[in-house]
Amino acid sequence: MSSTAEPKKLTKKELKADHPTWCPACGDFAVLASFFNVVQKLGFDHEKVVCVAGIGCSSRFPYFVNTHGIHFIHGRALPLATGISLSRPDLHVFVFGGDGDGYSIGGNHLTHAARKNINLTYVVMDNFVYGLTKNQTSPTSPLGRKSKTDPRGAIDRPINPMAQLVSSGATFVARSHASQVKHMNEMFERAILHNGFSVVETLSECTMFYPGSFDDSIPRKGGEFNLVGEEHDKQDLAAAMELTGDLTPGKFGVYYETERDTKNELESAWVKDAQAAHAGLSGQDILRKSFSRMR
Ligand SMILES: Cc1ncc(C[n+]2csc(CCOP(=O)(O)OP(=O)(O)O)c2C)c(N)n1
Ligand code: SF4
Ligand SMILES: [Mg+2]
Repeated sequence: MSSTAEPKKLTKKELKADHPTWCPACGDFAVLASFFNVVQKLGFDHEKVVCVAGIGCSSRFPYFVNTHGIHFIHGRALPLATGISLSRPDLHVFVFGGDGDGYSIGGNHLTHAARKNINLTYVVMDNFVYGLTKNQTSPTSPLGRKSKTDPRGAIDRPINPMAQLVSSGATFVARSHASQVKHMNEMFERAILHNGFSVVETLSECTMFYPGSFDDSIPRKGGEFNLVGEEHDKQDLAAAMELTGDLTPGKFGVYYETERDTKNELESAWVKDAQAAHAGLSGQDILRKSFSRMR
């Protein structure tokens, strides 16, 4: 193909890769289906989509999509995705992972990617458990839940992921549910179209180790799926924090959405300035000058 040819738009068939190896009825299947729906709808160019993940059942996501993809180190997907986003601003960068990957070992990276407002979309498939390693307590496991690491029930207070995400500096924070594909489609689409660090905390049931975990938010199981009210001011940080106060089952929708310069924009302006200051010099000369300044 000549380099000037128009890139081909994606179809769902082209986006699918290996058959997912998740357990039957695992919530992550629905997240994958929603991702296919939205990326196809937005008509991205195939070679412009990249999916990064750490380790966990949910983090196997890149294997199941036919895009650029990296199955990376547990908890380290965000720093890698940050580098990709900053160096290739033309790409649509997605990060997928679980509650353990994102809120436990990767918790620090999440804070920093959010405060820097890196332009990417992060989907946390929160099942309140470590699934891949077969049932250990995660940072979102409720108090008293028995697991391999807490045979007498969890004794450590769980984190409030929505409160952490809103306060971390993320500029788009939404909450969705794997049993509500239409809602997920809408949240993912809005997150992807947002310029900056967008994150969708998505409740995704681990049917193997924590069945019934989200019944309180599934109407056909007697729960309530309550949407964030129309009156909620998404740009109001205090109002967003107030929404995070009770997540049992809590509200679903966009908690917080604001505009702030991304690191991508700030860094690129800085690089342009620096290049202008060295106009006419070769890369080697610039390096030499910088090193001699440090002597
Ligand atoms: C550095 C490191 N520590 C621990 C592990 C073991 N480990 C693999 S996945 C995982 C937790 C997975 O839980 P989560 O991120 O919630 O994903 P899930 O399987 O529930 O989707 C752990 C502790 C590892 N692979 N690497
Ligand atoms: S162990 Fe749980 S999270 Fe992992 S694939 Fe099975 S149902 Fe899904
Ligand atoms: Mg998990």
